Amino acid sequence: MSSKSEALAPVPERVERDLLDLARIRDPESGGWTRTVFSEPYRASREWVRSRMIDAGLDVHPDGAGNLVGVLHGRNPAAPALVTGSHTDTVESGGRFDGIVGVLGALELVRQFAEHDIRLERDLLVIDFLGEESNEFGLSCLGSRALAGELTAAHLDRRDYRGDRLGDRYTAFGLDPSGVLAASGWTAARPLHRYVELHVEQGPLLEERGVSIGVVTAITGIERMLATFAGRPDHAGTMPMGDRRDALVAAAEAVLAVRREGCGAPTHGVATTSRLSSEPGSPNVVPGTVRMHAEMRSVDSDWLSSAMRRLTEEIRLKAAGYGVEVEVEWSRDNERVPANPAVHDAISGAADTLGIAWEPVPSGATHDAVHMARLCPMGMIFVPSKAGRSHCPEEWSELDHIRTGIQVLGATIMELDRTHD
Ligand code: HGY
Ligand code: MN
Ligand code: MN
Repeated sequence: MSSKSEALAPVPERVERDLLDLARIRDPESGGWTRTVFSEPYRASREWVRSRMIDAGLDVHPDGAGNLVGVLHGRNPAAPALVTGSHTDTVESGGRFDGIVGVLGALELVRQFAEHDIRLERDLLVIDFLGEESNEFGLSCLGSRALAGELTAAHLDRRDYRGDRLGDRYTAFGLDPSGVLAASGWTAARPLHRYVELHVEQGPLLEERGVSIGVVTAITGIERMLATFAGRPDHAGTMPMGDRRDALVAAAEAVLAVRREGCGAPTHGVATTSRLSSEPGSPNVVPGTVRMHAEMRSVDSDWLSSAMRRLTEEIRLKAAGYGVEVEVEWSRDNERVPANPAVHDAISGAADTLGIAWEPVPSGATHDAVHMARLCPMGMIFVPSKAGRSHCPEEWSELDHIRTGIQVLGATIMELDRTHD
């Protein structure tokens, strides 16, 4: 570890100013902080991010997939590039730190390199990825997925519950869908060396263990479920209870089955039902059709696939008991992805050298790092989330922890700059 990396002294006040400035750009109609992908607040926020990238001295260009790519030129432009970054979109009524810490922390790091006259051998790419959050199309990490060549024409044909087509949302946002699908081309022409992402943990482990740095061991797999219950609409006042085929009662059994499965995981595993839509929805009609959206996650791929099978079987059996038919469809958001051991060790080694306590932690959240791992060895650095809360207005991380995260990110980047395949 070079002495220069120990000289890095991120300025919390600058990071705090950026966090507060970006937090001002949000949907005024929603609670918390809302900048969902393709929305007007999101469009405005990316203009702000782009200008802050330029202010930090980066050479900025949007790629075909809507990612903002800032380049800090190194001494050897021919060398495979280092990459860091994250996302600045939010969930509906989300918080101010998820993803944002990784983008703004990288900008502070770039300013630190300039102020300490540190010139890397390799280019450092700082990327604000488009649309990391899972959206109504059931697809997270739009920008990094496209960059990794994993976004397909079939994905662009997906429709949300309003019937809008994903490809048309890109077009309305000013992005050419054919350019989105071709975006992976630039990474083919520009080999990447290592990817390291700084992110808030979004869970309680680091705070419980009293450490300020988490080194991610693996990122969870995510499977999404759409169950469509077909019962029979009837007059709610006249059809005897025993003769009903109530789709919503069958769905209620399924919601509890999702929770039971999630609570049964031997290591990390979770399951959540997020939406029920019941038709016709009139107070005097027995529900005939219900659509139920749920997801399951685990860093244990074997458990995840067996839990999906068990859950599908249980939902069908319970529905049959009410005379209700059900179609259960699963779609993969992403599979479990381990962090690269050498990058994991570069991060933990940087923390050790800086005298910072760290813990290995699994990530129950997905990240752009899942897709960047397709392009080069990947690692992630976590900083604590207060009370483990995230995806809500209460989301909070202490500036001091963010500063420590930037220090570890900087020391890791400098270490990886010197490594060769
Ligand atoms: O859904 C997730 O895990 C991430 O926050 N997009
Ligand atoms: Mn995130
Ligand atoms: Mn998120």
